[in-house]
Amino acid sequence: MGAAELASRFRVAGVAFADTEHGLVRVQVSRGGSAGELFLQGAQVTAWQPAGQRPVIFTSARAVFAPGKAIRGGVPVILPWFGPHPTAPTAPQHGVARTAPWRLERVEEAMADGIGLTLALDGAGSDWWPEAAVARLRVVFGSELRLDLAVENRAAQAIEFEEALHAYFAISDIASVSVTGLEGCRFIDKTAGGARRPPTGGRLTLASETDSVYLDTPATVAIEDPAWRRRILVEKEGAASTIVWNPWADKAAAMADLGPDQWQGMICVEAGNVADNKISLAAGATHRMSTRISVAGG
Ligand code: TA6
Repeated sequence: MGAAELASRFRVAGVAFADTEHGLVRVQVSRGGSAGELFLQGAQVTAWQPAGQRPVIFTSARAVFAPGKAIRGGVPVILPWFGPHPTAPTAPQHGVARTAPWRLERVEEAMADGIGLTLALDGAGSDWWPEAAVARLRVVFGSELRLDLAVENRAAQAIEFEEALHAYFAISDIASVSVTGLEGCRFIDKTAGGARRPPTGGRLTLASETDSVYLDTPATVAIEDPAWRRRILVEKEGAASTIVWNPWADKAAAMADLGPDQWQGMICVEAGNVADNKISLAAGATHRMSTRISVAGG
């Protein structure tokens, strides 16, 4: 469904649809001084800026917006596997959902100051996710950013999957921020071949490439950004894992859609259920994971 058809079907003040030159459909939301943006491809949020704040979600200035291409930044929906496919080396990294065409099902006035968008994706039929599963993502743009991901198992047997809301956050400088809330959590260090690490006991600061999958993590994690006098809070429900990632200079320079000059201004803090925390979902059941992103200070 193109922008014109969507605009005639979903008439809500502050919601604009556009067909981009690259062949994607973009939705822009503005309400109460907050602004947000998402693409139907991947149901991918690419911008969120609450009233009175700098942008909170980071999207690369070099991101490629093209059908079937993962967009560098925003909040990619990672499903039904995280990282490389466990058995199929030619399968896409981070699953099929983030480059698939989701359909917009609902646009609603949500919360006191927000607009909610509900998008859906049928897993069945894709090469890599044959199970009859349906994913729904509800995104609420307002003074907070809320994402609720529900996976319904319509198969006759249990299914297993990993999932993550792979959020990129805009920060002052990777060398001056820290992450709190993960002090007591063990983690998998993907920069060290997946080595299992014990809890560090202290706040997380980054001084080199960081790619850590924290397991059995608490509900709230915070990005402390004193230079911008703000804290970004990432509250979670139904998400046992938290992934923290920054590619650092060498890896970033090798990424055409990131480049050598932006990596210091971003950090990924991702709510998910991956590795030891992956989901096994009974036939007919639905699993829900949600994250609520807000900004304090600033
Ligand atoms: O979440 C961290 C991570 O798994 C890293 O290993 C890195 O690959 C990152 O995701 C980005 O992956 P992408 O496929 O979007 O380039």
